[in-house]
Amino acid sequence: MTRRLSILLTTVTVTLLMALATSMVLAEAFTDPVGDTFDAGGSLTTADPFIDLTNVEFYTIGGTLWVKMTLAGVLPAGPIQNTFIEWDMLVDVDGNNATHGWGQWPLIDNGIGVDVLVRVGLVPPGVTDAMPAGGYIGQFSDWTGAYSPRTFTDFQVNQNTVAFPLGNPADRPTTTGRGVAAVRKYSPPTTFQSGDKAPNEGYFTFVNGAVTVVPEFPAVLLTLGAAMILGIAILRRAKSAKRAFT
Ligand SMILES: [Ca+2]
Ligand SMILES: [Ca+2]
Repeated sequence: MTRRLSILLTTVTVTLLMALATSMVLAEAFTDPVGDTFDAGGSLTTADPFIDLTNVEFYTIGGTLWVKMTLAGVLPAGPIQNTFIEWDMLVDVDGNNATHGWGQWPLIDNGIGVDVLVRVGLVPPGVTDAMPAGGYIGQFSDWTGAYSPRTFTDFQVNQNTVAFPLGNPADRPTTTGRGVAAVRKYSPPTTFQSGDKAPNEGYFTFVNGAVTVVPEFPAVLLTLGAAMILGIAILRRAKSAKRAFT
C-alpha cells in the first residue's frame, strides 16, 4: 500500500516536473481558443468575431519583429460610430514587472510590467482632429516624456488578420522583452465592452527574433508539486525507520 502510494506520488511528481520543464516551447505561431472573449470583469462573454484571437504569429522583416494576429472573423471595413477597437501588443521591454508606464491591468497584461504599447486602432468618426472621419491607425506608445504616441502607417489589415511591426517607428530596433497580445473593444469609446488576449496566462518572450511562450503555472500546482516531494521524503523516512526496528 505504502509502496504503491510512493510510486503513484513519484509518477505524479515527475509528470508535474516534466510539464514545468517543457513549458518553454520554441515556436513562431501560437493558437488561442475560439470563444474565450471576456468582459471587463473577466467573465466569458459573446463578442464580435473580429475581437476573438485565434492565432498569433511572429516573424522578422529587416531586423524588426512583426506580429500577425488572426481573428475569428473579418475586421470591419471602416470606422464604427461611437466604438473604438484596438489590436495590441503589450511589451515589457526591461523584463521588470515593477516598471509599467502604461499602468497595471492584469486582466489584459497578465501581470507583466508594460513599458510599450504597439497597436492598430480603429478610431470612430468625430473623436480626433487628426482623423475626423475615423479609420485605422498604427500607434507606438512608450510613455517617455509627455505622452505622445508615434504613428506608423505600414500596418496591414487584411480580411481576418492584422499585422504590424513592434519596433519604435523612429528607429525600428529589434524588439526584445516580453509581451502579451490583446484585442479590446470600447463602446462607447470610454467603456470596455469585450476583449481577448494571448496567451491567456503568461507571456511571449522575444530574443533576437525568436519567440517563446512562457505560460505561468498556477501557484496551486507548484505548491502541490512541492507537497508531493515532501510526502515522498516522509514516506521513505518512515519506511527506513520501520526497517530499522524489524
Ligand atoms: Ca480567442
Ligand atoms: Ca485568448
